[in-house]
Amino acid sequence: MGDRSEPVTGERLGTDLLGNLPSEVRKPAYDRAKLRPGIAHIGVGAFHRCHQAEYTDDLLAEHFDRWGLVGINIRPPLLADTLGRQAGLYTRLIRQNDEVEARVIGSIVRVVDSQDSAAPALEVLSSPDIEMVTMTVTEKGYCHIPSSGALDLDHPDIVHDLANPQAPRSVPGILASALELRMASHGRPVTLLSCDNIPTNGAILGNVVRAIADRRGNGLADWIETNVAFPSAMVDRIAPATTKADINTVEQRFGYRDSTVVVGERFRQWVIEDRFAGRTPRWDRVGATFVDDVTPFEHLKMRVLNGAQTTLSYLGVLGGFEHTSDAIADPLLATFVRRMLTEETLPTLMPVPGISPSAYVEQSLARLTNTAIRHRNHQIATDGSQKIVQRLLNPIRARLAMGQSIALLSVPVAGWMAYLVKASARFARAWQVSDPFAGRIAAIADRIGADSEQLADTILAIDAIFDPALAANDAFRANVIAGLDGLLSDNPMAFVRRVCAEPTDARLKRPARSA
Ligand code: CS2
Repeated sequence: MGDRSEPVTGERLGTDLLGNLPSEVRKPAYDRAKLRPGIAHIGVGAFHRCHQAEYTDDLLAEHFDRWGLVGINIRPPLLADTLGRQAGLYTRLIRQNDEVEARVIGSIVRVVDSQDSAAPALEVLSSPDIEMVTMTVTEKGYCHIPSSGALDLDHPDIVHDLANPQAPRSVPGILASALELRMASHGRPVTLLSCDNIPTNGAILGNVVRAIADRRGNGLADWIETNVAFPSAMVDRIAPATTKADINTVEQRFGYRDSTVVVGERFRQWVIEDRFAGRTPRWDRVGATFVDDVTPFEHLKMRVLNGAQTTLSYLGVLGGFEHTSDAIADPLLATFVRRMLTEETLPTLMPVPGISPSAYVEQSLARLTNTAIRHRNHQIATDGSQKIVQRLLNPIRARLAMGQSIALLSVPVAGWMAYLVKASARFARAWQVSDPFAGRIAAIADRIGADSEQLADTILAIDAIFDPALAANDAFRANVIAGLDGLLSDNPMAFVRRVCAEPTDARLKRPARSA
């Protein structure tokens, strides 16, 4: 397989092109023809292609084994026409300001579209070849109640799946049915590994799958206890939705077409709880870390990196900034987010083995300044109701328990509310939003209008997001009201400036109303 220095113009990426790619594009360093499936992944989006599939590609190059990935989508987009047409091959670009580094990843051996019916997914997930099932199905894919972690038995897909175990629609329903098929056929153990940013993701996945299994009443729950593991994991790499410009970059720089390009930053991290069933891909040989307890890592990542992203997304949209890197380039927002993290978030963290929390804050903020990562604030703002518990409300609760101030962390909580309120008809639909609670909050805003106190009280009463003890806390309520006042005003950034001008005081106090 000789490298050609002249790029081949316009040809689509696929097995035939692998030997003819320009030399600066790194290729799979193993024989793909010998690769057999061992891992199934549900939710083949940009993040998976930039993260778990790359780690697996590294593992196959280092220590070739039967760990090919079968990529399954149970929601749009269809995979057959994109990755499928390219034999699972795709280009992963690392972009750091002006630098571009390209690599073709080969670990995905097969793709399966299971959007119309669960049958294709169930066939793969129940196969004896599959011993590891990973998933990135977004926070809301678990159908849990964010404030408690329990399965939402009123969720329409769960209601459907409990009545129709043969034709499940939800992730928990599909997994429970796949485990049932495994139990009834070969009985081989399997690990179900969540790679989503929900707290104690393994525990939540275990809860929702077991809650369905319990209701089947056929021994499935007992079989799961001995044969299935649900480790928790912390995953990290910023990999926004791919744009047309990214696809053009590959064609212009490297001379071939690839409709499934993904773009990520250089930084990556994967910390996995060392609790598996069946054989396990040794991702720890290629940079992942297996640990006894993921909790300190998970708190650090979700409260610092994700907390900063969420904060910059809401304040960024309200301030008129398009991307994370635009928002953090604004000195006021940069100051606000650094102060929030160092003064309020850091004291809530547990000691994290091998990591200095303050260095981690600086590293995280530096990652967000990367101008080549075009991460839209509206993308991060999506599904905020499923994100703010772990990113903002849990550190707020920890601080309240210690009697410490929450003046800064409350601002992005009000930011999330203001973002959804301003999407309502009453507020002239300032922008389009996507959040399971968007309709409910728009209805509240249409009814109440700009009265911050009433808005805050009505939204804080949504107990699927705000646990009642937190919603009833006077200081929290007062801060949210002040935040809504400021952020719904004509000059939201002036409010952020006022908050930043307040003297630092770690003690809990109620804000003065400006109105
Ligand atoms: C982002 C995450 O869209 C979002 O919610 O905050 O996807 C974030 O980029 C990743 O968690 C980084 O690892």
